[in-house]
Amino acid sequence: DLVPFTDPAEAAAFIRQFHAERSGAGDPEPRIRQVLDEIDRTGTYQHLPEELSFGARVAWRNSARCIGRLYWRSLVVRDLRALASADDLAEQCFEHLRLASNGGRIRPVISVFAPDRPGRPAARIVNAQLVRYAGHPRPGGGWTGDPAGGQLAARAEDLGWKRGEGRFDVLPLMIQERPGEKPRWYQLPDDTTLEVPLSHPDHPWFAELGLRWYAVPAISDLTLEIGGVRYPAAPFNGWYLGTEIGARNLADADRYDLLGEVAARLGLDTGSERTLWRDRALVELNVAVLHSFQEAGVTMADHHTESERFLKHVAQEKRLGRPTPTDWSWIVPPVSGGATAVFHRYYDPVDPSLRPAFVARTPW
Ligand code: HEM
Ligand code: NRG
Repeated sequence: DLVPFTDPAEAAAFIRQFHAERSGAGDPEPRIRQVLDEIDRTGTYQHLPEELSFGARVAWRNSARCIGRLYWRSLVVRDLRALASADDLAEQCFEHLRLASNGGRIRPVISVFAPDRPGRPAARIVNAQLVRYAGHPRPGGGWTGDPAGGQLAARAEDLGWKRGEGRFDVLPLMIQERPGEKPRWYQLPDDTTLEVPLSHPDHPWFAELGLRWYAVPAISDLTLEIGGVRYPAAPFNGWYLGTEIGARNLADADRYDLLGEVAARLGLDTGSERTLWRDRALVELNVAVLHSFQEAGVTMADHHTESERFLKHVAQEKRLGRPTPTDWSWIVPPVSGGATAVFHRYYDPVDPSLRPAFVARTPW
C-alpha cells in the first residue's frame, strides 16, 4: 500500500478537536468520514474555512516560544488557498503588511496560501520575515546593515537585485514557485513598510545615531501544519516586544552590535566590565525603542506588561482544562529576566508532536 500523502489519523484527530472545542459544531463523525473519503480519493483534503481559522489560531496557541499567546483568538486569518503563483503571493504579502500595519495599530494577521498537494508542492517564501534589513560584509571587516540579512542579501544580488549603501535597506521579497526553479524577487512598495526612527526621551544625541526599525515582525519561514495538511507559505505577524529590537537586534554582537557606541555616547567607563556599561547601555537602548514606538503611534509591548499578560493566559487555559506548553528559555526576556513574573516558575513541558503547529520548514 502507498503511504497516503496526508496522514488520515492526523486529519481525524484534528476534526475531533475542532468539534470538541466548538460546542456548536456537533457530531464529528460525518465530517471525519467525508475527510477520510477525500483522502482516499485524492491523497489529501481541503479544510472548511472555519477549520482553517481554528487551526491557525490553535497553532499560535500551541507555540511554546511565544509570550504573546493571550490574544490567540483574535488572529485575523486570510484564506488565500486559491493562490499559488509567485506573483500572486507577493501581491498578497504586500497587502498582508498593509492590513497588519493598520496605520500603527498593529493587528495579528496570518495569510494562508495554497498547501502542499500530491505532485504539487506549494511555493516557498525564501525570506525569514516579510520585512528585514539587508547586510553586507565590509571589506575591512565588520558589517553594513544587519548581518542576519547577509545571506538573503547575497541571494537577492545573485538574482539581479541592486543593493543600496544604507544600514537599514529593506530586502526584496523572494518567492520560489517550484522545486529547482530560481526564486523571483519583488521590491517592497513603500506603503507596505512602516518604520520608526529611534530617539531617546532624555538624550537628544540618540536620534543622531540614525537608528530605525520596522513596525511589523512577520515570520515567513515556518510551515503551518493542521490536521496533516502542510501550508509552507503562511506568513504571520503580531507586534514587537521592545526587547526583541532593543536587547537583541540592535545589541547582539552578531547583529547591529551597538552597545559600545551607546555606552561611549552615555559617557560610561568601558574599561572594566564591573561598571556594568553593557547593562546600562542595554537599558537606554530599550528605553529608546519603547519611547520611539510610542511617539510614532505604533503598537509595541514592554516585557513587564507582556509577562503579566502571558501568565494570565496560562491561568485562563488552566481553568479551561488545557496545558500551556512553554519553553522557559524563549519566554523569559533577554534583559531583566528576574524582574519579570515569567522568570519565577516552571511551565508545562513542550511536546514537539503537538498539532496544529508552526513547524520548521522542510526542504522540497
Ligand atoms: C515567538 C511575541 C504574536 C507565533 C515569539 C517571541 C516573542 C513573541 C517575543 C520570541 C522571538 C524571539 O526571541 O526571537 C509575540 C507578541 C505577539 C506575538 C508580542 C503579539 C500579538 C504571534 C502570532 C503568532 C506567533 C500572531 C502566530 C500566529 C510565534 C511563534 C514563535 C513566536 C511560532 C516562535 C518563532 C521561532 O521559533 O522562531 N513571539 N508574538 N506570535 N511567536 Fe509570537
Ligand atoms: N525576534 C524576531 C521576531 C520573532 C517573532 N516575534 C514576534 N512575533 N513578536 C525579530 O525580528 O526581532 N510576532 O508574530 O509578533
